[in-house]
Amino acid sequence: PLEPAFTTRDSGKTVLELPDSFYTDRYRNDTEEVGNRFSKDVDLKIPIQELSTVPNLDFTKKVGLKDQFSLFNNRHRDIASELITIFMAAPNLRQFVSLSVYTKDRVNPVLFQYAYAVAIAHRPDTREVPITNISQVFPSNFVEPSAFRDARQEASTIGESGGRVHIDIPRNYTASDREDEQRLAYFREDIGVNSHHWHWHLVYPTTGPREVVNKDRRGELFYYMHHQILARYNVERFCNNLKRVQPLNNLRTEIPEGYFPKILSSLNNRTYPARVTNQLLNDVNREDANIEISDVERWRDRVLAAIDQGYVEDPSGKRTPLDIDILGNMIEATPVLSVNYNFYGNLHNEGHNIISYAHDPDQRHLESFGVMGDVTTAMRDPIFYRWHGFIDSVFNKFKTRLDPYNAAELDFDGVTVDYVEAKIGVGSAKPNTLLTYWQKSSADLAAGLDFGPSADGNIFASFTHLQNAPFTYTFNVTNNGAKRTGTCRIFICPKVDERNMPLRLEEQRQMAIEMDKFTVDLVPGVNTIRRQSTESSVAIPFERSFRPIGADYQPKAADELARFRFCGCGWPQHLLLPKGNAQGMLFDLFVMISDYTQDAVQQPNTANDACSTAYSFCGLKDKLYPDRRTMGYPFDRRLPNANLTELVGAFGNMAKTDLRIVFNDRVIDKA
Ligand code: CUO
Repeated sequence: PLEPAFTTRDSGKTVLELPDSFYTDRYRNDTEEVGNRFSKDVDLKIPIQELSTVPNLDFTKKVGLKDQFSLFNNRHRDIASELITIFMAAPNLRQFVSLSVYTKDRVNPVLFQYAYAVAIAHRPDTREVPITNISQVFPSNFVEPSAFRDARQEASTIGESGGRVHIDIPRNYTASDREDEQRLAYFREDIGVNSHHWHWHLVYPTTGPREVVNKDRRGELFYYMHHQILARYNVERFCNNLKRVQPLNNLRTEIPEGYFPKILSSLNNRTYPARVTNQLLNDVNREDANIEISDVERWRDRVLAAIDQGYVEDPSGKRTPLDIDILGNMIEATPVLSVNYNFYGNLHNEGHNIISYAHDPDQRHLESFGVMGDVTTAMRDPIFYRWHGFIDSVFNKFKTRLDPYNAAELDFDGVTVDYVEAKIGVGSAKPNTLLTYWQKSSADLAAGLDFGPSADGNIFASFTHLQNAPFTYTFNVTNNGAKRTGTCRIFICPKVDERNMPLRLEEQRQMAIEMDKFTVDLVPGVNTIRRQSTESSVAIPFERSFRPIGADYQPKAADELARFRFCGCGWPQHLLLPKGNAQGMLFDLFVMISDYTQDAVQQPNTANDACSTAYSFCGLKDKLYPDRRTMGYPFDRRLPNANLTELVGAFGNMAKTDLRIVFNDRVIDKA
């Protein structure tokens, strides 16, 4: 949105009024330099229309330009809601552009970026507009800031981006190995993980006009997406010899896990506050937030009572049977969709807030919230997984009260899975042995680092992340009936915990990791299904997480461009597999073919999907969730058998095989 404002001024067309008291004000007297700086090499100039109604933005003033902005904060959430409503109401694209230009420098930058991106993602006339990945807009929220000093130096001395060396983002910078939790830092601090989380909350906002918030099965997806993160994190812990997450179900005991994030706020250059080891939580009583621990406890008890009773009550006392979608919306909570926001409260969000203010609950030190207060950064902190472990345990309580799946709900008569295999590459690799390793990659941070007039071009930063060798699934399926369609559901379940002790089916199902889900056409007789790991319905490719169009990346085909365009919602492909361990960590690779007639969803529109590749976690844009079964099926409910071997023995449409994931502690340099 910056460029149109300045190309307009440059081109002499309609000039918008600029803010009275912000840096852009100084550009008034400096038009030529500004013009040089922002319109150099600009091919396309977009005239900005005069705004038909100039909005009064006073309501945004409560979040100052340099304040940290948090979606978990009620006041910030309401301000964002109002701004989104204004953006959504712009009568046409030109007015929306003008409005964005007018607003951008008048409101808090993170607030702007969020509301603007929500509007882009939801306005029918911006379907085709790409949203720049958040890690590129606000890189300091994602990477260790000492790298920026080098980046600045590089940008100011080496004019051409081609001649610039890559800036190295260090590994393992948040703690030493004295801290056991540090073994999971590669997961928690992964740029793709945190960018996925931001994008997910962007696609499923808690706030704004009803048509933006009210999406098909959003409450259920809040549960399921975060449940899958927890399953993955627990398994990742086993791989690193750590026991599973202890849910944070008591807010009045010390929190042993400290966290020192060492990243900078993009807005005021201060580091995000830390939380010391054994911090006690406190009631929060600040200018910008008020929460009592007892509020959160009361909401927790009401939600649990609703689960025990099996129904919820709306403000008029009307009762509705509880389901997972209602539960998700009331726990998160979204005031727009919660069945009774005043009564069931704001359990999950306020938990984030209490934790995020633990270091300065009464604001005496004038500190802002810690990383838990912000969806761009929350997943970095070990406490995120303990808090969400608690939230997940509440959902599990609800799920456990449902009857176990019965045979009719699991079977697909006449369909048998006879052979299951996952193999690296196409050659003679050993079947069912998969490989992980470290990889050094690079991302362009230029969009978020403004170094002055000479700093055009790219600034590449290299970072090291977990990676897996791509592999292919092969399944043989016999169909003893006429031609029909099935849904192929692939999971991996950990077999052992961190002590190498076998897990019960009930534990395995709660830690089952969804790997992929897709539709298959079955001809009569034997069918061979092949599927690449890179096609997964939970993950998005590295390019989508990190590489902006136009830098060194030009999508080749039209459909590639279309896939690229949706937000970066989706689990990073490089973390599709858990790390495993050097000896080879043992898993069950589980496959089920379910009856598509029970799974199919009648979509209200048949437009091409802007972003369909991570639909398991993110749904489909402007469409219904593309699977009628409850999310996580068949592992979301108790199962009728004693163990996984008996389950697949009882149902021909399921099969499993032992899978080993071997971790090779080497760094492959692709930067
Ligand atoms: Cu995604 Cu708690 O919901 O961070």
